[in-house]
Amino acid sequence: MPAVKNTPRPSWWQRLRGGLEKTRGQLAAGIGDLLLGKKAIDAQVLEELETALLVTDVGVDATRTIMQALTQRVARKQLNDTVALHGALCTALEAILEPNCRPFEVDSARAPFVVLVVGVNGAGKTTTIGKLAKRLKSEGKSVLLAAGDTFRAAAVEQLTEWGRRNDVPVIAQGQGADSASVVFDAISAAKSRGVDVVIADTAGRLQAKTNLMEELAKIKRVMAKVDPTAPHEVVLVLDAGVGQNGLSQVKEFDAAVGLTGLVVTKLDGTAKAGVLFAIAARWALPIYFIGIGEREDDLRPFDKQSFVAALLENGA
Ligand SMILES: Nc1nc2c(ncn2[C@@H]2O[C@H](COP(=O)(O)OP(=O)(O)OP(=O)(O)O)[C@@H](O)[C@H]2O)c(=O)[nH]1
Ligand SMILES: [Mg+2]
Repeated sequence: MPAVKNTPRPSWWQRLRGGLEKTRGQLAAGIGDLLLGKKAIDAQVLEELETALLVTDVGVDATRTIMQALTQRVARKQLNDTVALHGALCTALEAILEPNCRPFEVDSARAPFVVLVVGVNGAGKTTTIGKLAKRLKSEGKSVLLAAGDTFRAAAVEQLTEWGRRNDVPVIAQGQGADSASVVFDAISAAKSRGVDVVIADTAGRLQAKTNLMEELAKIKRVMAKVDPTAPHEVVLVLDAGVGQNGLSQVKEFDAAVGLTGLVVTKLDGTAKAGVLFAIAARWALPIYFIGIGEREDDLRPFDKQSFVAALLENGA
């Protein structure tokens, strides 16, 4: 796990563990005995493990991959004790997440570096943008926010408040304004002011409403008018609590705007954190950050080792 400025690892580790408590509890209910070494490793134990994975939304594909890896090793008598099984389970889970572990990096050759943030209603887009702006500022980058969610007046206020709190400028027009035009203004302003990063908020919308998807595609086209290489990132913010439904969100948004990365929020409020594995089994999209609470420092870079350890570790 990367060292985080001003936050000693134990405190972040405790928060990660705390955030994943519901999912860990659900997993432990299914495989606790197995991991505590109270059972021999046989077909029934493996079946219980399979059920536990499915219950936490790991999904059919990822569960099959994990079970195949473990079953092979049991057959080869490589997993004679529960310590070995625990280790093998960690390895199998981390292997699934491997293609999704790329850090969020601002390319300083792009000025400004443009990030388009999309996602359904209430997924955590605006909050994530606020937290990300703070993080980038603390890394010494200048940031400008674009209030592309013009659907609700409160949305502009919410983003403006985040901007005020972190001393980050926000480009906004009134409620009902054309989102693409707000974003156009914001990138133009960032260009003339020499700002490093523009993050564009968008309205929460249901992927079934195709006209709204068209609007996102329009925002993307307009970005390219100011800078043909923009947007440099198209990030889907996903609420982990939707479980397997998250898969259809990734699919729909990717089809509409071509995703380059994900942020998975609200892992603290759900027992379905396993959905990350289901997504990883289907898409190699980087999971840049995870949200494990509402506090400003509850948005953290995704790290497969600490994530898996926090899901499976028994002790405090
Ligand atoms: N517990 C928890 N709450 C979160 C997390 N991320 C966001 N939230 C909360 O989720 C709620 C919705 O967040 P918003 O950022 O407004 O969501 P949005 O996607 O911008 O929503 P719309 O603008 O309506 O589309 C807020 O109350 C946030 O504080 C998280 O990781 N954990
Ligand atoms: Mg919002």
